[in-house]
Amino acid sequence: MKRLLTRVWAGAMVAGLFCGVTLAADAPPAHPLDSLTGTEMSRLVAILKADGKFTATTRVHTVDLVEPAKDEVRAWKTGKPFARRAHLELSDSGTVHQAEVDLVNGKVLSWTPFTGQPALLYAEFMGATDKALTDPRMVEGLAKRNLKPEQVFCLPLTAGNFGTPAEAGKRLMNVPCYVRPTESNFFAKPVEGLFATIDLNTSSVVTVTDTGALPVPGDGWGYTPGEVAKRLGALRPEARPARLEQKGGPNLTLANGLLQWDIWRFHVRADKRPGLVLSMVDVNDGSAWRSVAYQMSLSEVFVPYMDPDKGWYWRTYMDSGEYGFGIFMTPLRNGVDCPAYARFMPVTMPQDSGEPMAIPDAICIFERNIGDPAWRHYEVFAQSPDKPIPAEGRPATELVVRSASVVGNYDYLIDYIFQQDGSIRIAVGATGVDAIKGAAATSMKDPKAAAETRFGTLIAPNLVAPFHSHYFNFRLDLDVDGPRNDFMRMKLVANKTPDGLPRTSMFTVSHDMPVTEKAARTRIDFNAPSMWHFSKHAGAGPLGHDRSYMLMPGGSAVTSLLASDDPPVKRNPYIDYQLWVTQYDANERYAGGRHATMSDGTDTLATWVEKNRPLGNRDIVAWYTLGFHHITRTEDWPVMPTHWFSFSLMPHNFFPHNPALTVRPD
Ligand SMILES: [Cu+2]
Repeated sequence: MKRLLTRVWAGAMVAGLFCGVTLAADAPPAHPLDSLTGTEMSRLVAILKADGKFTATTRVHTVDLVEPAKDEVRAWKTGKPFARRAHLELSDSGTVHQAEVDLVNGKVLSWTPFTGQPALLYAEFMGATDKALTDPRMVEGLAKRNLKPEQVFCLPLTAGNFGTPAEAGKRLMNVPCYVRPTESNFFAKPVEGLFATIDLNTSSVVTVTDTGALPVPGDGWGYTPGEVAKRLGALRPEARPARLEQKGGPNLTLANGLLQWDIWRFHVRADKRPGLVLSMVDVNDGSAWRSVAYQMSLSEVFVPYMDPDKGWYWRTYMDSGEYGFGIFMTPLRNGVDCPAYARFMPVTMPQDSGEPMAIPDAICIFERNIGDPAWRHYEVFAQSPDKPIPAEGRPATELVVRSASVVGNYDYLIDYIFQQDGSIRIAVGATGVDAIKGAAATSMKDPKAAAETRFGTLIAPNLVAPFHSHYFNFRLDLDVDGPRNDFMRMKLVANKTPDGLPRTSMFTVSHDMPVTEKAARTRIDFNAPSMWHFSKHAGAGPLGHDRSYMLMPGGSAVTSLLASDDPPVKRNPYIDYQLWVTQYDANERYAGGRHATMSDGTDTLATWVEKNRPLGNRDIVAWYTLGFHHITRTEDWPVMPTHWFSFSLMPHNFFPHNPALTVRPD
């Protein structure tokens, strides 16, 4: 059972705990923002032990690098010493503490009791599964469905928080089950209508909900080549491969802890909760390195389902805060997930014991030219029949930094893409297996189908995929030409033309500079479009313009349609606006709050903004949500085609000309 669940839960765990990947002695950190190394994680445990604060029963919920102050990091020079501190949240026999530990001097700097809910432990997931199947009410529910406990496996899911008395003081997970897979797909046979609610604090089953049995689908719905060929007759005929390649190796260099490629340099690490964290993102304008962003990372991922069924309404996951995009990073497959020539890097994540585990190939970095032009022009008027002049143009090459986090059934690809024209594109690719619900209907002609597909799509016989949304909030600490920036909305305004002109209307551009956090909250309005600029304060470029980077939503904006008093929205109120801007605060990192597990909405981006801090000429942070409403379809089954959506950070009057002019023609 443990092995089965482990495979379901995370490739990360498979890689780290069950396939014997042990950490080789790791190199010491080379940069103040480098991830905590495996050696450092072990040393944290040793320091706490020596201080009498770590026993055989201590469990580690969180280990985070405490970043040195921005000024300190910016002023740091290669070869100079730097601080290494870590923040930990630890539980032991019912008590929870947070600690700050100085790794350089081997000291516990602080040790304070903690009253909120720390992040979930791997052992809590496993324990919840085992507990569910030992409860007689669950065994009885299975028996009603002609199933024995050994025929099923169960998945603990975060239960949300709806502010009811029944939830108060508890640490709840809901645990539905599936019939053990007969093929590669672990989600094809839901045991619908039955789940256990477990309080992790007491390790007990609080309730068992049984809303009645539904048929378990017979098909295994595997997706391996053999399984697909068996079901569909054959795979497509063999084809000549069309592959990207890079002869002679990458153009990427590592200097002073920063990756450098083309006109870009930046720092990469991965943290347990957000996954990839890119820092100190600078661009070279031909004569100098200039800052674009101090840091960019995922801040929260919110996935509310839209089915009011007792077994579904609470499925309102905070995939990053509750589960973790770093700890659930998975090994990327050479030639499938990334081009064969990509550079693959492992990441180091803490286990429940505080000791490190390695996830191999968790990040891939590669350049790609997919045959598109960075720019081109064909000079029609220069042509003559005897002397044709070809188009002038440059091939576009971009650098991709990629990871894939698996949260249960979903696989999320996160890409940071650096372009030669000075733009950065941040893309999310959603794939994996839809969350599915058992149903009685086997076709839309079935009389039961109408009621069963009110909140989802029948995607296979006896399987409905409920509708839901995916919201990805990114924390973008933009420092455009330095930390002091202004936020400005460039609004497009409809205007009448002067009398006597054959034209009657044109648009003009007006500037609006919100100087407080509340005024800066911005919704996308297609009837009143605006462009969002982050500019160096009083930092005019060569022509006297503000030197800016513009955040381009790029067709991935969504209106939530959910009420603001809906409990999951209270926990994730940032979805009410696509863009928020705050004054920089090193402690504000996650839009859904520092502690997501059963959070109540009292610590979120929306509550910080109640301070309504001033923004003009300050160090400011942009928080942008992209996402999509997932109206499920048969093509999503048994595994979803990768659905990409993205936004861009684009220079606006930042460079004096097209930065891609200097790209070589060959
Ligand atoms: Cu989806």
